[in-house]
Amino acid sequence: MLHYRVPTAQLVSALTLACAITACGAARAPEPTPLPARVPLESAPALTMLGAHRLVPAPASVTSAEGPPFALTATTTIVVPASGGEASRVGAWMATLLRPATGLLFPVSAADGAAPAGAIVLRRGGEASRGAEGYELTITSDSVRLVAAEPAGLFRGVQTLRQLLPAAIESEQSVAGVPKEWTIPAGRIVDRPRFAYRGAMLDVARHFFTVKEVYQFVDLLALYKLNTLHLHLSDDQGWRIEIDSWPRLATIGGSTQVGGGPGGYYTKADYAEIVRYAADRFITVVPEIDVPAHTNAAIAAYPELGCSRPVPVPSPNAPMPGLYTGIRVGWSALCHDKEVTYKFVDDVVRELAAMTPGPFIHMGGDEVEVLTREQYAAFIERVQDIVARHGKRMIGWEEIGRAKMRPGTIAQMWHADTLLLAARQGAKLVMSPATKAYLDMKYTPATELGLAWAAHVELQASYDWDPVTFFKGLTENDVLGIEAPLWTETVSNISAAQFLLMPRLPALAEVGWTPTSARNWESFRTRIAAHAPRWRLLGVNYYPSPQVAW
Ligand code: TNX
Repeated sequence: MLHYRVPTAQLVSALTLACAITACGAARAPEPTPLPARVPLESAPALTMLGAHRLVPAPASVTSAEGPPFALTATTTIVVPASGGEASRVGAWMATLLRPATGLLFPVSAADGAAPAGAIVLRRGGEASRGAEGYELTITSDSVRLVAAEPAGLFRGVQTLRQLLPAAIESEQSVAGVPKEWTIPAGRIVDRPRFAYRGAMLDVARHFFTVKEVYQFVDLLALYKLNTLHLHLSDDQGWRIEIDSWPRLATIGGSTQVGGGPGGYYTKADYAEIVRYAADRFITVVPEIDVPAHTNAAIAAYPELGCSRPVPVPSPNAPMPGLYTGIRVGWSALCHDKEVTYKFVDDVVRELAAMTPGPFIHMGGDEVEVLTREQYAAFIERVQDIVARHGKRMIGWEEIGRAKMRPGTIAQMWHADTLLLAARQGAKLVMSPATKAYLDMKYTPATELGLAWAAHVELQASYDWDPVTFFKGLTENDVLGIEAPLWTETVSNISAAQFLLMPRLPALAEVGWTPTSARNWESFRTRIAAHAPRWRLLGVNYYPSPQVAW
């Protein structure tokens, strides 16, 4: 039975305090949520028609074919292009995925030309218009052909194959004879994502998550074809990344978390491991350092970064004075008119850019209560210059629309229409409306984890919206994509995180991937029900929403 740890008494009191501000309702220590009994593997029905698939996100196009299915057998091989490279890495990844449940080690061979009978063939090619993540899949009884312009598309296609196999494919151990046949029905799938940016955010600042927990988070992104991992690395309660030029950020700023406790931080080696693990799944890491507000942990480590010491609500359980373990927001800020502030931002961005292969750095910019509008705008404009100088594209929360935006800067919508100020400047938008996409919102008043300041967000609410029509006046071209943020004021371990993610993360993944014409709530709620046996086999906790016949 999976369950989450009960938060500390300190956390409960911090939440109660915050609820006065955010109206999040009474915070009680959550009871472990009973999960449905484990479904015997034999009860998972084999898929007989491709058109009856339970794929999430739904592909752009699925066509069933007559004829027998493809079956994995002891003689199946995986064939990758002779040129090797990343495509062969995807082939090897698939062999590793299929091994435990089937008990079979499928050889991966590099060869061009006609494939041997019984092979799963990965090929580069197809229509370039499908983009880097598009793919086509042709399944006959003889072979499976997966074709994509880029290795990322092959990887996304492998996730489709994975979901087309019986749920038992997720089992950690082979169960002799169950299921009798690992089959995939014949037919063809042609697929590509609607939006280029499809992300999820993990707030590792309010509560620290270990590298292994971050891997578990990434695993879910990969299964649902998301391509961006946004890590919220700093906030009032903690600084979570080693910065050589300012070492106390991590050692002091990282020494606690919401509710007290030891906190933690990632060394540069840890961060490199996370980047590598994500890149192996064609997921880009976007690191966030939140400035100018949400900076108490940095100011506690280096008081010269503040104009005068902000006065946080006392945190009696903090390991030293100045550190903060509550959850009230907006009161801290870097001193906008001291040069040391910009030296600090420059050093941090330089080191972060050097360890981040992806094109983006997120600089926060949200919930600033202690600067005037002019001070805020001037600060954001300087920060954009710093990020550009270090060769990266800046993302900021929607409030940055109040500043003059550099070409290329991206605004992330979360709660209001300040993003329209950004859109009017020609900025691309990432859509994370709190009433739809915030994974830290409670499902209902009765679910205990999470906050409720924006809404209660049941599964259908997170599914039934459109990132473009959400605001009047936006066009498809304004929207770079969507992101599902998990803020962790109430979330202290990965099992609790999974409870809030599942099943909303797959719903949001479909919002980001599937063309509007192929999206439908009734279909989604049927398809997602078939995923619960997978989650149980993967050891993933979830909320058994009453909106789904699990
Ligand atoms: C708002 S979203 C915040 C976060 C909180 C979150 C809780 C945003 C940019 N700021 O600081 O953690 O609400 O739901």
